[in-house]
This record gives sequence, C-alpha cells and structure tokens, in this order.
Amino acid sequence: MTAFVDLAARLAAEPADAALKDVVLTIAETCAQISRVVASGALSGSLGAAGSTNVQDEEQKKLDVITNDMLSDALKACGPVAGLASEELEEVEPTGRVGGYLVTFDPLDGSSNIDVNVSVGTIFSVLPAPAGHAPTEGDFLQPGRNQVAAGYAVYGPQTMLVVTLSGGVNGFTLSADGRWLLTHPDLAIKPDTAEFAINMSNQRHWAPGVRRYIDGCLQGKDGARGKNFNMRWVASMVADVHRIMMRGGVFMYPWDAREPDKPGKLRLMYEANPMSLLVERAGGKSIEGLTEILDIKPAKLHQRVPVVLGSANEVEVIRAEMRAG
Ligand code: P6P
Repeated sequence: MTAFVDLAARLAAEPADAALKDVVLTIAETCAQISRVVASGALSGSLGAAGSTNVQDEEQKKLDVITNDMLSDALKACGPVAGLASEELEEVEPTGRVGGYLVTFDPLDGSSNIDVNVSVGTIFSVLPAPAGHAPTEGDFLQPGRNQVAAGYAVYGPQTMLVVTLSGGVNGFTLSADGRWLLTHPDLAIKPDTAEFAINMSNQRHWAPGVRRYIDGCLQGKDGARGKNFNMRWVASMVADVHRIMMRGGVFMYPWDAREPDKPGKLRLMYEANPMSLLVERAGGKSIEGLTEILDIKPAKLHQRVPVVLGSANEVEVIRAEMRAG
C-alpha cells in the first residue's frame, strides 16, 4: 500500500509564510466538509433553487448559499484573514482584523450542474492584505500576479484539491477519512493538444478570430491543422480546467455578441485569476485575448473577462487568430 504525504506535510516543505499555510489549510478543510454536503445531495434536502438571486443576477441554488456560508464562517474564524469576497456576496467582508491575507472565492462553481449530478467545484484566490487598515474593496483590486496562493476543489468521482503557493502545482485526493493526500505532485500541462472546450451553441455570436480557430479544429486533418480535434464542455469551469491539468487541452469562454458590453461570462477575481495562476505555474498560458489575464489591473470586484487558457502552444495559435482580427 503506497504511503501518501498529506497536505499539511506538503505545505510544511513549502518556503511560504506559516500564516498563509493556515489560510490554505482552513480552505482545504472547509472544501472537505463541502464535499460531504455536495455528496449528500437530495438526502440532505440541499438540491434545488434557494429562491434568491446573487449580485450576478443569477438564480442561487441552495448549495450556493450553504457553501458560501461555510467558507465565509471558516475564513472569518481564521486569524490571518483580514477580508473576504465571494461570487455570492455583493460587497467585500472585512473580518475586523488588519494585515495578513484577503481571500476571494467562488464557493460552488458550475452549480447549474449540481441538480443533475455533474462535477462542480470551489475556486479560491489569496492576496496580500494591506498593512495598517481594514481592507476596502479597492484593496482587493490587485492584478492576479499578486496572488500568493490559489486553488480549486473539484467534487467529482474523486474529490481533489489542486493548489499552488510559492512554487509548483500539486494535486491532493480526499481520503475516506477526510485527509488530503498528495496523489498528483508537480502537475505540468502538456504544451500541445487536440482537445478544445467551448460552448459551441454560441458559435454564431463569436468574434471572427475565434470562429476561424474553431473552424480549423472542426476541419481536422482535412484542414490546415492537419490533425483531428476532440471537444469537451462540462459547463463547470473547475471540471474543464481539471481535465486540462490532467491531460492538456484548451478552455475558451471568449467575448460574444449576445451582450456586446459584457467582456465575457467568467469573473476575473475568483474564477479567471486563480485558474490562470494555476495554469501558468503548471506551464500553460492564460489570456483574455491578446494579453495575459494575470496582468489585468481589476477595476471592479465582480468584473468579467474573456478567458482562453491551457496548453501553451495551442493558446498561442488562438492568440494569433484573435490578433488577426
Ligand atoms: P455556459 C458556471 O456557471 C460557469 O461560470 C463556469 O463554471 C462554466 O465554465 C460556465 O459558467 C458555463 O457557461 O454558458 O456554458 O452555461
């Protein structure tokens, strides 16, 4: 029987601040608890609509609210956390403490899948908090390169946690007795791929460069790409990104003409930025179109951004098509 290193032991080997490790361990423990709540589904009466809408004007599922409360409560009780922000909360929430860290999160990404038993997940990002004063919304608006940790939990056939602090990206599997065990050390995304993830139903609304790229994939070996492509779309960013972490690929949620004033569907602070840090640290790339997502200076807490991420060489093919206009 293989002996696995657990999360606490793996973090102990990281040259990161002990307080930051406490924050990550708190989030990980809460994700383990969320996994059990999600897995109970209808048995705990936690499926279905909450009867409310969030700041995104999206109908909330009961589990959106339950998981948001679990993470908010855990972070408010975690000493090094000065403030938190959630997809489900309109405003940032200072904890009353100063210094340490700020945490942004999407407590249950892909929750439209929850009632049909398809993988969902939790995404989190950790930023340095300002010294000397309680954090305001402006203190959260830091470029993604400022993140000191980021990760996600994916609640699927296995529950896994994928996280990066100061160095590489490591994957942990939740054991039956509730421990995160290191099963996927030093994750690296293959630079080339023949697999793309995009919601094809939006095809007629895409910009020309995206349409040219996808058309090239669909022409397969009969076209300029000279190889056949496969397509996946889980409609849970966490599940699609996890697949890319495991076997390569590209994930795209580009701007489209359905709502021209909206840059994209995904949110910068607690979806695109943490996923972009993980992908870049694993050797992949993550762009909003022509430039790297991690370099964006946020203007608003819930701002949206177009996302193209994954296998580095394939992202460059997409970037060239988008640059061609
Ligand atoms: P669509 C889930 O709601 C989410 O924010 C991401 O997890 C996912 O990739 C995307 O939206 C799915 O969007 O338009 O395909 O339903």
